[in-house]
Amino acid sequence: MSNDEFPTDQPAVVTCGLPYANGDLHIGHLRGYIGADAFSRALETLGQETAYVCGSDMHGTPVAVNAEQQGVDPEDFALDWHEQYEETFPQFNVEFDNYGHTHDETNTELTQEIVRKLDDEGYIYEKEIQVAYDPDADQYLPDRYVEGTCPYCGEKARGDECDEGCQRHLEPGEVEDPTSTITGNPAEYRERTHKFFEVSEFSDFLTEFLDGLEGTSNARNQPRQWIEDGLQDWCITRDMDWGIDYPNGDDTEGDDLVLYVWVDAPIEYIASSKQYSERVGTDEFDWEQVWKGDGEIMHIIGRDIIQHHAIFWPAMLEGVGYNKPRGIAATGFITINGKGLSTSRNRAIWAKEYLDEGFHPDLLRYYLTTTGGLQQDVDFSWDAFQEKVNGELVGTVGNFWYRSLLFAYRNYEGTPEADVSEEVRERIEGAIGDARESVNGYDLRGIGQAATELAQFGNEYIQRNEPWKLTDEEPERAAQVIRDCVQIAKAVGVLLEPIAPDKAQALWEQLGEDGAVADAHLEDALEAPPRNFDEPGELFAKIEDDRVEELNEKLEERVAAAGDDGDDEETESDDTDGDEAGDMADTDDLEALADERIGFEDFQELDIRVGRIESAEGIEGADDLARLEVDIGFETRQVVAGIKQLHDLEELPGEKCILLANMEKAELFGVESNGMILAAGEEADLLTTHGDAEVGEKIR
Ligand code: B3M
Ligand code: ZN
Repeated sequence: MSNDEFPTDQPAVVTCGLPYANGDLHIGHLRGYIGADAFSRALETLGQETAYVCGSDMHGTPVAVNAEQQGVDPEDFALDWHEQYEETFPQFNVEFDNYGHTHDETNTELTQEIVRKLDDEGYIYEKEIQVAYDPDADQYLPDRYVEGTCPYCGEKARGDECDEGCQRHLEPGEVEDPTSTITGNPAEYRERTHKFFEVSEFSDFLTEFLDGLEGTSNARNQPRQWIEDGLQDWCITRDMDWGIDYPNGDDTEGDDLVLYVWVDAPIEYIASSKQYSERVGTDEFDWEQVWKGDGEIMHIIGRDIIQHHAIFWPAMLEGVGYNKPRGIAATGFITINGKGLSTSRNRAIWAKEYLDEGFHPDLLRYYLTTTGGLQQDVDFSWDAFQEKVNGELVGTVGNFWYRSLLFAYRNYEGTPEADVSEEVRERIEGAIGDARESVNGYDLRGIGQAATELAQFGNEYIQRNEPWKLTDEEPERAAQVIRDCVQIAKAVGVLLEPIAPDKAQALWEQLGEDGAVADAHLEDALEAPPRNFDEPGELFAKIEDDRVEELNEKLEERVAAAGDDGDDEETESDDTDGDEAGDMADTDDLEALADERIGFEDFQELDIRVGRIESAEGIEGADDLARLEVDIGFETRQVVAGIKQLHDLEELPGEKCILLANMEKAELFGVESNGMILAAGEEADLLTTHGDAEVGEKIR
C-alpha cells in the first residue's frame, strides 16, 4: 500500500460491505454498492488498474435467525438470496469483477488458513466466558439471538452490537438484561470456553495505521477514540452450527464452535480477489500482489461497521503479515422523506420496486452519489429525486448533449472540421483536474459535479455564442463553436461514466465512437470524436409531477399499512446494514407536545445566540462529552456538549451553531461549561441558521 496519488503502478482492489444474504436489497444497500462501483470506475478512468470485488455474507445470526423463522436450512436460504443479489446488482450497473460468497470453498479454506496462522503466531487464546442461554429453547444465544441493554450507553442493543445507540461492537456476555429473541424469555448466562484474538496487542500498530489511513474522517476518528479507551480482545468463536468451523477441531470437537461471522466475512474480500485472479489469470490481475504485496486496498462501508474494518480487520491482516487497507470510506445512512429507513415499517425504496417503476438505474446512481458527501446521511424522496433528475440530468446534461449533437448533425453531419478553442480546451482540462482530485479525495459527489458543471458551462457557452445566428454570416466561427460543443459533450460523457455508465455509453455511441466509454481515460475527453455521426436522440426524460404524486401515495399507503402490524414483528430480522439507526419514525416515537403555554416574556428570557464553533475535542475519560469553543461575537465561550460519539469533531470547526448564552454555568468532568449548544433528537442534530445571520445575533 502507498499514499501516492492515483494512479499508482500497483493494482488496486475496491470492496464494499458484503450484504447479508437474508432479504431484499433496498436503497440503503444500493448507496454503498453504487458508490463503490462508481469509485472503482473512476479509478479506472485515471488509468489505475482496479478490481471491484464483493460477495454475499452467508453466515452468522443475521442469516441463521431469518432462515430459522422460515423453517429452512440456512445454506439453502442464504444461497437463494445470494443468487438474487447476483442478478440484481448488474441491473444497477454495479459490475463486480468478482462476486463470490463466504460459504464457498475459496473463502472457507482461506479463512481457516488465516485463523490457523494467527493461532500459530500466538495471537489466539482460550478463555471461559459467560454466554447467554435460553433454557426453554435449550440453546445458546449468540449475537442476534439475544437482545438487552448496551453496557456503554444504556440503549437497547443486539447481542453483538449497539445498533440503536453508540454503535459499539459488543462482546458475548456484555449485553445487560439479556432476553432470548427465540422465546422472548429472559436468558441466563452460562460459562463456556471460547477463542479470543488478541486485538489489544495491536494498539500501537493500529494507532500508526490510522494515521496513514485515507478515506472519510469518521473511519479514523472513532477508532482512535476506541483505542484511547483501551481495546479489548475479540471473541472469535460462537456456539452455532452454521458457519466455518474453527480450524483446529481437536479441542473444540463436538462443541459446535464455529468462527464468528465477522472473521470470515472480510476474508471474502481476499477470497473474491483470488477467484478473480483465477478466472482472468495472474498476468491480468494478481491477488497476491494486492493482499500480500503492496497493492492498494480501499473499503467502502457503512458507518456502523467502522470498528470491524478499522480495528479488527487490520489487526488480523497485520497478525498474518498481509497488506493493509489504504483507505476506508464510511458512508452515512439513508433516510426516506426525512425519516429513518425502516424495512419492517416498509419505509424503504426497494431495488426491485425502483426498477419495476421503470426508472433507469443511472438516475438513482446519480442521485445517490451526488446528493450528499459520502460521509453524510442522504435523504431520499421522490420529490427530491424528480428535482435532481429534471434539473441536473434532463435540464443541464441531457439538454446540452442533445442540442449540441443535433446542431452538429444537422449542419455538419457530425463533428465540424475545426480546432477546439483555447478557452474550451482549458475548461475541459480544468474539469479533468477536478475529477482527478475528487477521486484522490474519495469524493464521489465531486466526480459527478465535475461532469455536471462542465455541461453547465457548455450550455452557457452555446447560449453566449449563439451559433444558430452565425451559420450563414460567419460559417467558420459557427463551425468552431459547434466543434467546441461536441468536444465538451464528449468530455461530459467521459467524466460522467463512473456515475452514469449506460447514459455515457449511449452518448459515446451517438458520437460514433467505437468501443466502450468505460475503457476511456480522462485524457480521452480531449480527443476529437469521429467526423461523422447519426442523428442523436434525447438521453434523459423528464419525470412528471403526477408520477411523483403517485409514487408518494404508494409509499405513504404501504408505510401506513405496515404501521398497523409491522411494529409487532420487529425482531430486526430485516435490517441488514444497520440503516435503521436514527429512526425517529412515527409520532408515537416522539416526545409528547407540552400542554402548558409560556408567554413571550418567558421566551425573551432565553438569550439564544448564533455562534460559530472554533474548536471541538473529546473530553478525556468522558464517553460522550466534547469541549467546544464557540465564538458568539462578543466573546468566545467554552461549552461542554454530549456529542462526542455523535459527531465527527474534526468536521465541526467553522460550523455555525445556536447557543443558549445565559444558561447556568456547570462543571462536567472538571471542565467548565459556559452556555449550551442546541441540538435536536437522539443523534444530537446541531441547530443552525440557513441564511446569513451573523455570529452574535439573537434568536427571536
Ligand atoms: N454483512 C453487513 C453489515 O453489517 C455485513 C458486512 C460485512 S463486510 C465484511 O453491513
Ligand atoms: Zn451503546
